Amino acid sequence: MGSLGAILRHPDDLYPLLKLKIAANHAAKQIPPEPHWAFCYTMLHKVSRSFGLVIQQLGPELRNAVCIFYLVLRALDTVEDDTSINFDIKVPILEAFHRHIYDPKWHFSCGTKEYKVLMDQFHQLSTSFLELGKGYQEVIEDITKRMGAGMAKYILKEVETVDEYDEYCHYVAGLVGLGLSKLFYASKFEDLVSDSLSNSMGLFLQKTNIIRDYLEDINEIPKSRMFWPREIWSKYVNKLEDLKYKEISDKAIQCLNDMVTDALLHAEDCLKYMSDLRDPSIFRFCAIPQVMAIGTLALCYNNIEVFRGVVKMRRGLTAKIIDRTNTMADVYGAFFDFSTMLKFKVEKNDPNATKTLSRIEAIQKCCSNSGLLNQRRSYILDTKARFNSALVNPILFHISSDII
Ligand code: IN0
Repeated sequence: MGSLGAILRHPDDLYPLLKLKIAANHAAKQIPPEPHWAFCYTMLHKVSRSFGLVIQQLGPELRNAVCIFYLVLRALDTVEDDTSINFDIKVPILEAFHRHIYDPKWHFSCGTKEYKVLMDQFHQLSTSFLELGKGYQEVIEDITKRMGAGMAKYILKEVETVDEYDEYCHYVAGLVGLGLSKLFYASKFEDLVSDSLSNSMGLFLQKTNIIRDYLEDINEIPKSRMFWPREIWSKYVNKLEDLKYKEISDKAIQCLNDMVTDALLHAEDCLKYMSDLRDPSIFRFCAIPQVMAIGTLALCYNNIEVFRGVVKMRRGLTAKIIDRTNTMADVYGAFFDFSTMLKFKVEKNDPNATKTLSRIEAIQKCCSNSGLLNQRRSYILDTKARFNSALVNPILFHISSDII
């Protein structure tokens, strides 16, 4: 649960935190009896504490398919990320991963901690995969094949242009969106959404992760790859590492804001994607990570801490988002609130200020045009009052990092 200090500063976090804790205890009791499924659900909750709970609330058939999809992708990611594996061993594994999932005898030891357990016990994952309906299996196979090939392509390649950045994010996250849309369709709970909107859902999440994780990635030993595109950072520094040095913090901030502005481009597509969903549990599953992403972008924008330490939403706010993201009105409200927070953080002398503000305005317009912006409780103010820029004292935004 959240730290005592954080709860004392934000007492209204306590109730959603307790609710989340109760949900986690309940989920722990719902682990299926079959050993291979028990392994998969236990692993799911180990690798993803809160998101695992959101997967668990999907209907039984879709829940199993998404759980396996999620773990297969985590396993693929573990191979991609393990810097101790030689290139000539790694590439064939990535390219053949979609076949390995059909083979309960296959396994490859790599990764650390819970990911090592996942890889060592891979047969439990393939045994469960083989019990899914054919329709689900084919979607997971197809996406795993395309993602493995994409990862192999980028294993030795630097991300130079923004187009390459979009392509890399398509392979590792956009394809997840395409796959999920097809799984939802296979479950018969949703119509098939376009590839382009599905792709944007993944890009918005992945770009937010890449921005937030700058310091963790740059400091990794042995050196890991970086995904900030040269086309963006080279406008501000000679080397990507330079962003973390104190002397050039104004350039670092401008570069960070440029990256956030790039990510904001996908927000409207995400809103469209979510507004087309019909099933309440699929809706929550999709919407919670998206609200977390726009909140994280609002927190990272103009924030030098991205280059100094870990910038993450406090646990209480995560719990609140999980508790209060149930309808499209909640999503529009959250996107509107976090965009308002972003707007207040934009400084006139930022080289991309006009572009950033116009993207924020487009998001806000999309939210107000829905006609659903009313009565909901704000995550930020936690009152019934709307988080309206005309009503809110700008001083609030100077302490916004503490609020979040
Ligand atoms: C995800 C996505 C995800 C969920 C719902 C709809 C999506 C549509 C398109 C693309 C991705 C979608 O969500 C998870 C969220 C997650 O794992 N959160 C972590 C927090 C964190 O920081 O890691 C948690 O522990 O709660 C996500 O980030 N990805 C993901 C992976 C597989 C699936 Cl099936 C769904 C990863 C990524 C790279 C962004 C696609």
